[in-house]
Amino acid sequence: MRYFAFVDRAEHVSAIRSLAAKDDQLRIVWFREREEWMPDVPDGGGIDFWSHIDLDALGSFDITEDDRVILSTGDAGPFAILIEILSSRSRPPAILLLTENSPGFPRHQQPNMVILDLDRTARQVMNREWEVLEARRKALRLRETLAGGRKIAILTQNDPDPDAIASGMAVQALLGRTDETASLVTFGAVTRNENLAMLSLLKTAIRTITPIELSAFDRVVMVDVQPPYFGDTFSHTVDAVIDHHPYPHSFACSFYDVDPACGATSTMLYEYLVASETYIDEPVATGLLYGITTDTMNLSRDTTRRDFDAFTALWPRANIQLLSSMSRPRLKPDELRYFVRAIKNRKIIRDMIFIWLDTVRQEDIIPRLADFGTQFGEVTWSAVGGVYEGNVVISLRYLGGERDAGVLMKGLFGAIGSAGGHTSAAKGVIPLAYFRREHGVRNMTQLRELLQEWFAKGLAEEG
Ligand SMILES: [Mn+2]
Repeated sequence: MRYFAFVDRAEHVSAIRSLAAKDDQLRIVWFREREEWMPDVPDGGGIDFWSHIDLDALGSFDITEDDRVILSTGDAGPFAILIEILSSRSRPPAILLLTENSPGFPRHQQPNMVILDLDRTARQVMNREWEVLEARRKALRLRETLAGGRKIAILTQNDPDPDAIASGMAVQALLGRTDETASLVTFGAVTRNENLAMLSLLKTAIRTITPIELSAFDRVVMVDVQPPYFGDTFSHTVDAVIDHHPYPHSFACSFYDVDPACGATSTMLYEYLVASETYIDEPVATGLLYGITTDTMNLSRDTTRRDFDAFTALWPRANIQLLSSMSRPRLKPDELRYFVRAIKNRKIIRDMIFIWLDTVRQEDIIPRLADFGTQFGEVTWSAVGGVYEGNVVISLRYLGGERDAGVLMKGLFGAIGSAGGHTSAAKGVIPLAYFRREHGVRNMTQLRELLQEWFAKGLAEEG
């Protein structure tokens, strides 16, 4: 490869010099006085000293489309003629223009030229490094917070999902501990078949304990969940919380990192692991990748640049065969009846499909059917509700761009239960007793009709 560098300042000469590999030719045209320290140029190249654009000398270079041209200047004006001459050839070379913050350059834009704003590039790189340093500080502080614990509980929600399981595995990796001294625990149990498959394929386990048994651990870290999730009766000391769900921070803990800008807690923990130079083995990489793809519905929901970055970095380290085996939908025979019920009980309210399931025996069927509901016709909203353990549980999905599922849920149920979420997915949990007491609801039909009415009103209101 032949490189031609036209340079009117010294700043980037050594970077340009390093571009040329062993067999490359580099010709530098220097629009300045000869200086003491002129860079050495590999054989076959050289340095020319020009005081102006020398058309004859330029012609003798015989620059073609097989060559690369670099312009390094703080002011493109004097180089405009050079850009024009090189670009007007029938086979113009590729031109890379290095500059900083110069608004005058776009008018020199040519299809064969790219302008690289070095200030902006450096700023982006530096800002990424600040983020890495911030993640490293968090990772080290988390380690410190949990270090003294003989037995650590990594507590997840009551029906742990892949994001929670993977985050728990990542905490174990970060601490360099096994399941013995840092155990994944839940007050509930893993019920979804895919999640059970994940546990067995990744050879990890999650133990069911009672809130009282939590006292047997001398450190507690919550992943993908926060104390308010467990209700007012939960009063155990929590040392650390890592989560991406927006909750009011109304509890005490030494380490608190909640970042709703992440589509998955797995993304946050991936960042901790990388920033702290913790080795990410194949099961952890596979788990984190699965956590990200499930929480973001394959990077389509509430996904940010950081989720994409984590996904891209984890992909080559993960076992893709295990991943596809884990994500294959698995329907238990007795779950089929909920699907049948959903199809029978569906109702269209404006652009929403509303499905009422009556009493359900497993809570996770509600969000699963909310996802399922988005497949019906041209709906932009899918709301699925049912009664689970004395509460009305509602999952909402939104496919549009103007409104916000979290805002709608909060508006409808925020005052009477816990309700909220993201733009495209939200959840509400309201005590069944409230509907009995305040609205005289006697049976499931009345409850369903009341909720339909509320949703119809909520949808009619201006977003
Ligand atoms: Mn999550």
